[in-house]
Amino acid sequence: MSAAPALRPTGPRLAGHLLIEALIAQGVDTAFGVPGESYLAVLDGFHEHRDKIRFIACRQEGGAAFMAEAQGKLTGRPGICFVTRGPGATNASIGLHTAFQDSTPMILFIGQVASDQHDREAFQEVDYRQMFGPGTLGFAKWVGEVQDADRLPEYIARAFHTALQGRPGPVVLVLPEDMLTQMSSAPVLPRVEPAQAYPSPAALSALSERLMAAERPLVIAGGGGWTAESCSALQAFAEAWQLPVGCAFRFQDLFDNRHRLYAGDVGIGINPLLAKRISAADLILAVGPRLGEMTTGGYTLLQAPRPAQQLVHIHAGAEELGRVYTADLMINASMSCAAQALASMAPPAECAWSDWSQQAHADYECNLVPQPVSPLDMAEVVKALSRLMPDGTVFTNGAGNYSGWLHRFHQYPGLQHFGRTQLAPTSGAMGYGVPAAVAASLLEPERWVVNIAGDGDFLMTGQELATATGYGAKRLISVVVDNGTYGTIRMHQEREYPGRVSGSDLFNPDFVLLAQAHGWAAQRVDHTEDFEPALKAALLAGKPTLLHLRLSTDVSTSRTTLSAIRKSALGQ
Ligand SMILES: Cc1ncc(C[n+]2csc(CCOP(=O)(O)OP(=O)(O)O)c2C)c(N)n1
Repeated sequence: MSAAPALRPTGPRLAGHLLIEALIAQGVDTAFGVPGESYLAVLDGFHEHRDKIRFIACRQEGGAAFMAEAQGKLTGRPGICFVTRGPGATNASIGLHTAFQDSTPMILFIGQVASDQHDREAFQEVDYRQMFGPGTLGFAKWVGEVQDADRLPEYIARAFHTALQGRPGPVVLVLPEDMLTQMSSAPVLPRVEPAQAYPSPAALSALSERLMAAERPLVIAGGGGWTAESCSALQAFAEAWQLPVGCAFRFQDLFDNRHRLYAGDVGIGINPLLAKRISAADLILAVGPRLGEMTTGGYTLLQAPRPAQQLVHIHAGAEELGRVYTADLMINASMSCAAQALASMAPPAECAWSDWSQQAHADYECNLVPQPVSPLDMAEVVKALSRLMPDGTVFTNGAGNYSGWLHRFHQYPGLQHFGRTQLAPTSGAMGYGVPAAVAASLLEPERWVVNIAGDGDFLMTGQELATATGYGAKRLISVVVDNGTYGTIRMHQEREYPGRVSGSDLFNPDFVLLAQAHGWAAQRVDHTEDFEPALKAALLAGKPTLLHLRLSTDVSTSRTTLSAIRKSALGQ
């Protein structure tokens, strides 16, 4: 924890400058955004303090907000995004929604019309409290509007507290243009360290009793607020109690996938054996996930609102406990405190479920064996990436069936080793992977970053290739899996309306030329054996590289093809 700076009286300066000083006091050194005339005074603040903080100008607010979300995931502190009113804010909303569903701390600053124009539907005016909530479920934990420059430090401190405490998430701060040009002598406030909630001794002994009495327990780890220390503590707890650990959808990097107690990821395309195991478990210990639709198999693996299994739910947000599931035991605790407390619980001399735990990992290993498919085998592609990329490489993706190969075959190393290495949206937002990768690469230039994107997914935010080039990203690779279709939707169509393809075909540009036009290296890959040399060349390129993989449209997932789905839907 860094020492709080002394609060010195300060001479008057522009509120836009004060805002930047307040961010610097919170430890912010990078912000993402698209400029707008509504917050020129803030942009001037970035200029004033350019030796301490940088503003990454992105090509679309959706990309900027995704980058800030990725920053929140990577650093554990709120990612920072600045956008202009109406059009900027509406574009940015996808990043806010993603931060909300992922429980990622983030602050979105929106320039707003001047106070004397307020409520006239002035140019680009939107009411952000109506738009983003918190009553509008799914966007923001809190929306604040700063009317008085002297109170900017208070609002910014509150935004950090709100984003970080309880269930982490996004906050919106609205900045009327005339407020930003007021002069203020207000001192900035010290760096916010979030308050922590501890599990009570009574709750821990109740948990211990339930565990001791269990025969087939299983841990599901997930949610926001994890640190290297808490992930180490979780692993120590799992080892002491010999518990199998699954990771919630898109939180696969919380537990070392190579560990003998790792049971697999509990999300889309779940290993059928793991799904069976969850159903057969007699005690589910959910540490951190909010148990959303993707983690519960559409609320079936864990029947909502009252699962067949005993459920112990530990969550940092009191409001999450009992929101969907009536658990047998609910514990409100921050992940760091919860994990430390779990690690300190005295384990039994012998665990009755050792075989069950071993089998859970054996099932996971079985699932790593791919079924052979087409000339370009995505399982082999992912395995080559896992083998050849340096330790600690960050992998990003958006939404689409292509991500299934990454989730199934890549083994994430566990957060305590390299911090977060999976940047992927629980919200299933297409377009997330490219900006998240650009952000990761700019924030940690020494680390390698690999984005895997579908052809549909990639072009939603592909313009951020220019941001990567402009700001000097180097150790960055984007693998575009081009199957000429919005494949996930095509899969659903073949199942529900077999043979009636509608609205899911894609007409693609030449991705190699597109990347080269952005100053990237690029190569096309049509066969499995060509991937490894192309990847090795990318590692030596000295600049970002796009690898364009052409996959047969028929290859739908790591388990099946479109023609098989269609046949089965037609009863053939
Ligand atoms: C922003 C957004 N729009 C639409 C969707 C619905 N959707 C989910 S997956 C998908 C298709 C993805 O296509 P592609 O990136 O080509 O990957 P594939 O499924 O073919 O592997 C669509 C349209 C979404 N999740 N997000």
